[in-house]
Amino acid sequence: MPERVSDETKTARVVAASRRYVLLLHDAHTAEWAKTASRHLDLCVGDLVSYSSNNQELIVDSVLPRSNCLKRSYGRRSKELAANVDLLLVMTAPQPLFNTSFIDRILAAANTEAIDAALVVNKCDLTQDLQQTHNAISTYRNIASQTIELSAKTKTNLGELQNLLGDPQIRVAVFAGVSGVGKSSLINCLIPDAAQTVQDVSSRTGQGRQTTTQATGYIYRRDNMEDLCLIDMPGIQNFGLTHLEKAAVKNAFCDFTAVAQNCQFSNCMHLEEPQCAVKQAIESKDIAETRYQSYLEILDEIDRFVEY
Ligand SMILES: Nc1nc2c(ncn2[C@@H]2O[C@H](COP(=O)(O)OP(=O)(O)OP(=O)(O)O)[C@@H](O)[C@H]2O)c(=O)[nH]1
Ligand SMILES: [Mg+2]
Ligand SMILES: [Zn+2]
Repeated sequence: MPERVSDETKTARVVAASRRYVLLLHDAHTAEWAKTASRHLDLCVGDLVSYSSNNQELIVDSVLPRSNCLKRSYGRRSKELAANVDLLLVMTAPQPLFNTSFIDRILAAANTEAIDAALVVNKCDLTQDLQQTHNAISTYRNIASQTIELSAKTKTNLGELQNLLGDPQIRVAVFAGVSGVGKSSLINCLIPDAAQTVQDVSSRTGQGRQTTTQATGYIYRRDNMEDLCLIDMPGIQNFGLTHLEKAAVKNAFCDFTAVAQNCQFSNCMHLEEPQCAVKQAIESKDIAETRYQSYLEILDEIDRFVEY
């Protein structure tokens, strides 16, 4: 490795992170592993860091302030999934992969961090399951900022997603969803040589290939615009939200807050309170029952977590 100037500090985007090492992106084709200066420096994909170098390796000295951070919790711990997210693409697919609990949870997590989220339904070539899926999608038309139905396999409607990713304001977009919905396949459609880089990253960490095991960012080139970092997340089955306050969860269900001004009590949690406009909206099917089930499940988990 050539000798480097040691006192020069530069900034770069983190596109993969393990315990003490992060992969820093220099440009579309070169990324380099760097060591974090301290074990207390917690980094995740999407972070912008400043780094310097000694003769042997790159050293990450500090992390730049984040505009937001997508988090989930499991048990007593919470995990930072991605930072500085401009667009979250919540990916799903026809049944049995259309998991409303997952979708409701990650949309709530995005809402608490003011992250714009779109719903992407992949595998729309599997037409036999599509009618049921259409009904399920309609629930999210007013909740996600956009819903796109496409197929990574037949490339149907890929242009709609490309249009969305053509917004110059977007610098980091995250693909998240349960395992098998086709996140990696879709990123491969958008960036045909992404698979090669996937293998590079997995050989570095000694981890598998098919199922994504580590969040990884890829560069998506845009004409006359700055590059966009597309982050491929591992499939997440249990998206815990026990790090949130119950009131924050309530506010994160934006379809509830839209009607909640008509609840009798201004601090109504939409549980046992009388004259609750949210419960009335569920009865009249203006709000989907599955949304309320997800909400109750999350509150219940927080209660059990606090007692425990
Ligand atoms: N029919 C059909 N199959 C697809 C489509 N997109 C992906 N698949 C298949 O679905 C399977 C899972 O795709 P992946 O891209 O690995 O899914 P993933 O979401 O990245 O999964 P994890 O990394 O485990 O989270 C693969 O066998 C793909 O070939 C699609 O549009 N239509
Ligand atoms: Mg994958
Ligand atoms: Zn209420």
